Amino acid sequence: MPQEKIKHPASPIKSNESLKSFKEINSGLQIKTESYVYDVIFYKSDVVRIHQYADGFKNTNPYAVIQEPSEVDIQIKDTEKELIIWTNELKVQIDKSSISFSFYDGDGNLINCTEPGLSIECQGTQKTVYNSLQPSEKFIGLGEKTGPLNKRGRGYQNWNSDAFAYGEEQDPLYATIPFYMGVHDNGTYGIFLDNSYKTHFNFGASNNRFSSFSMDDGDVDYYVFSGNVENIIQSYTWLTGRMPLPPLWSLGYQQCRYSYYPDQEVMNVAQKFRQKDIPADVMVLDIHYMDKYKIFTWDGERFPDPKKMIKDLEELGFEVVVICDPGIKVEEGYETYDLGVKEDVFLKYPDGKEYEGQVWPGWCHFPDFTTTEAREWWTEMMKTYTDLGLKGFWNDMNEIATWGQTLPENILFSFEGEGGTTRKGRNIYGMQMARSAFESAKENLKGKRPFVLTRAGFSGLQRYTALWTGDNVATSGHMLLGSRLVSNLGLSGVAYAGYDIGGFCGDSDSKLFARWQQVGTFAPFYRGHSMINSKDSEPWSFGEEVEEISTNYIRLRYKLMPYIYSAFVEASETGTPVARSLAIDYTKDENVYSGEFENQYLFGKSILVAPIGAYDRFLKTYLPEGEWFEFFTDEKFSGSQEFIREYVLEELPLFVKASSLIPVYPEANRNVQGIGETLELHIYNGKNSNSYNYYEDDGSTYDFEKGNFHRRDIAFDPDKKELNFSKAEGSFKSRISKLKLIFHGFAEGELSGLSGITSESYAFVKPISDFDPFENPSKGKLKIDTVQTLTTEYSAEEILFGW
Ligand code: MIG
Repeated sequence: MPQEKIKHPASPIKSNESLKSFKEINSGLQIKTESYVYDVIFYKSDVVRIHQYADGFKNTNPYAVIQEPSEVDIQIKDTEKELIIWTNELKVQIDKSSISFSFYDGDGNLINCTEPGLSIECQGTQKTVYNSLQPSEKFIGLGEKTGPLNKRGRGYQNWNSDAFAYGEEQDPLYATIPFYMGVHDNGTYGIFLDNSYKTHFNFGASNNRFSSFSMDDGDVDYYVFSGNVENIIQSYTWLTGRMPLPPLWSLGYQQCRYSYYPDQEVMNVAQKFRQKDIPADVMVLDIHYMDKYKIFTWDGERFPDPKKMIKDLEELGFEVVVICDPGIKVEEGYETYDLGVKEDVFLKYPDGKEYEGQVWPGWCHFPDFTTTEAREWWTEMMKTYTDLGLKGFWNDMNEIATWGQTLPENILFSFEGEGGTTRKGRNIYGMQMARSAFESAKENLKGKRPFVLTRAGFSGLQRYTALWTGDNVATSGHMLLGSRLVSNLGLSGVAYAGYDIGGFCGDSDSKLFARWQQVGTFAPFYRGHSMINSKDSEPWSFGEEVEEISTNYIRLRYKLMPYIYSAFVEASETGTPVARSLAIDYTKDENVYSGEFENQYLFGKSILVAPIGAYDRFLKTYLPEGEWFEFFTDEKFSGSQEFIREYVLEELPLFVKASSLIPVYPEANRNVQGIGETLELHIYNGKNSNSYNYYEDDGSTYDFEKGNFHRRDIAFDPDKKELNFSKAEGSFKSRISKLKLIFHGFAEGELSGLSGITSESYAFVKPISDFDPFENPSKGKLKIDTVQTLTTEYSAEEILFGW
């Protein structure tokens, strides 16, 4: 008897079908096959969306993309085998027999294509897009992901997780950003998979044929970007939004601890900063300020008069940030709970019963932040905080974390009425909570900029919040990982990111803490934090030497504030990150991706940071093309080479790109408001012209949107020894009234006529004719007048003090 053939219940793989029909639609094409519709739509000339769905049924994500397709000039050609649709920057070629896609850049280079024979496949509800690996392809981005800068050969998953004390290779962590770039011999492209279900990325892991991305459910809905790395980040942040300009105080030093209490302890720490003359802007309150961890309450014994404490801190020059957890304790008589039930804002099971999960306060309900009702209710609730004068909100546990346990998958999320379960909602929840915090605070604060921080999030989170990398560990490896995570986030549209300086879990030691304080100075989000029951972790907690180092670097951060703030302004306008992975400016340089140098990045456009291991005395550094100056010593290095140097504990390896102009507030003190009246311009010698866009505003309101800022280009002309000021834009009156120039890397006599100028010279500049740039907003010039030379010899340690 021949054996009966066993039929598998679900056909394991369903590949693409052939084209049945197509038509032109607004900005693109619509293609139909037996089972699917494909919309191929240009959002702008270098961004195309590929959206595959079952006819009459779309399952998309409403939260990441904020753009509609814009008017673009597109051409379409229908050939026997292919449909071709293109703009002058991106061409899509679609094979009719299998609906497979090839993408070409404006120069006609193949930048990405689906893998012939595999293309797009379905297994049950899971769909996968397979793309051919390109010659020497490297993969960068994908948000908060551990591992190397180049993710080739690795696989990652997106499922927002409470990753307490995560391993240096652990995945997934807290946030999901399904956007990456492929860089290869023929070009560069970006892909954003706009799907909030659990997703999987394979960058040639365990195979040598393809990179792929899979989604557990929902539509195959992705965007392909052409351009260079910087253009692609700008396009991606155009599509999903950019960081709003944060309040300036949030860029200062934030001191956190799990937890400072009672109120007197908070005051003591704040006062210590002032006594020791260490600048700082923020005291952060962790969960112990609440009454039994219930949000929107205060522990009456520990914090009997929060309003007074907040005011006292304000007098000391501190803002206060409070932690916010989404779990609302199920307890009748607790106002937040009662109102939440009344307003019907909590997540539910399909049978209508509210979901209960256990976290800090005990058994909790969780607001469904995917409804307007819950978000508006949150705005009302947040008045308890904003009425007290609070402007900073730290959103924790929003993965959702329920003691690290699996969340049931049958919880319903509204998705603005469209409906979804945990499978679709989990990765979105954190972002929607941060959104609620931002929108609520913005509304309640009436014109003041809020600061919002989140742990979990999804693509687009940058429109509302900064992100920190959660519960890192006090090890040197974690410190270095932090730099990579932040650069990675920058590549992925999140310009405002940072990590717990000193390490959250475990105890720091003096070397580790010193090194972490140094590198943290160059993280966009700048906060020291540590776990309950760990050793004290304030700048003064590790002895005099480390206190001095910490103090110097914190001061350096404040001195560099005009440079940093401008980088934030640029990020808010273009999406270009503050911490710039070297893959942005030196994409084609293979060394940038090498394991030896992948921790290096540019902070702003001019300062290269080379993080050094906590216990290392020597570091091998690679400087990309061009010329560089060592930050503290002005030693000159030619780029495109690697070298080893010894670094004393006081010195973080920092290099300045030749031809840079770095603005500094030398008198910066106390907090971001204490900028002094002098602007110091550090002019680095180089082949290109030096220029800088100076930006100043009140730092705290939205008046800059109405033109109340001060902005102008300042350019240095070495031949004429002049500084050229562009016409000042905006109505804000700059607080600066003096200008000091510091020259770096000029040889004696190089600035002809200014004899005696060396790299240690500085100059005060005087107006020629009647031009005073601080009084006069029009275009004008300043002549460099008297040059004085610093005669003292400085050691590396002392030079640090000079900064
Ligand atoms: O269950 O609020 O990542 O920064 O100090 C731990 C207490 C909850 C996790 C956060 C951490 C914070 C801590 N939180």
